[in-house]
Amino acid sequence: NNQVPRVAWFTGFSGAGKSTIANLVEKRLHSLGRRTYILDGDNIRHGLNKDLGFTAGDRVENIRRVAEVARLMVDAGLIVLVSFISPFRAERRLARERLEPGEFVEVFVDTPLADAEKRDVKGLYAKARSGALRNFTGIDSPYERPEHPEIHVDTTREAPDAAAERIVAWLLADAPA
Ligand code: GGZ
Repeated sequence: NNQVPRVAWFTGFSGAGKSTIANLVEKRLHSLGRRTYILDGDNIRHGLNKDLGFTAGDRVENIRRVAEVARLMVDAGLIVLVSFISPFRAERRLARERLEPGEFVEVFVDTPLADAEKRDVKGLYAKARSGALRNFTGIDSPYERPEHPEIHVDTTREAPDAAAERIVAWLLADAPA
């Protein structure tokens, strides 16, 4: 079972649907016998990165460490699904540069801010609007849209399972020569 180790790097607003799609990708890959790992705020920000908050500097350090861990996991032969807002172009480029060409698949989960805010599953947008939560991405902290993502998911037009299917196809394609 010779899987090609790779990273799918999901970027987008809080509540954009990154985790939903990443979980569908993982389910599908598992059904095909592939070994995967999801890196996200739940398993990184409470452990390895629990010293970091949401200032620009802390976000850059958050993503730097995540990129290093993702690279180690690729060395270990895994397909790694990385799900963080990762709002800055420069840090996403650094993550890409830690890997070989073709190993890094940038997935832009492009949900309009208004849609993410309307869902507001955790009530964080409301807190950010009221000023109770500072430096919230899209409200008072910037998000730099990817310019050339390998996969662009317009969530106003594509369902999560269709997006997941496209990502799986990318991850299972042959490695470049
Ligand atoms: C953005 C925040 C913030 C602020 C807490 N800004 O929907 P969630 O809850 O689960 O996803 C968000 C998560 C973002 O963490 P990341 O590690 O992905 O961010 S970054 O890549 O920019 O380092 C949200 C919650 O943490 N959260 N405060 N101020 N999101």
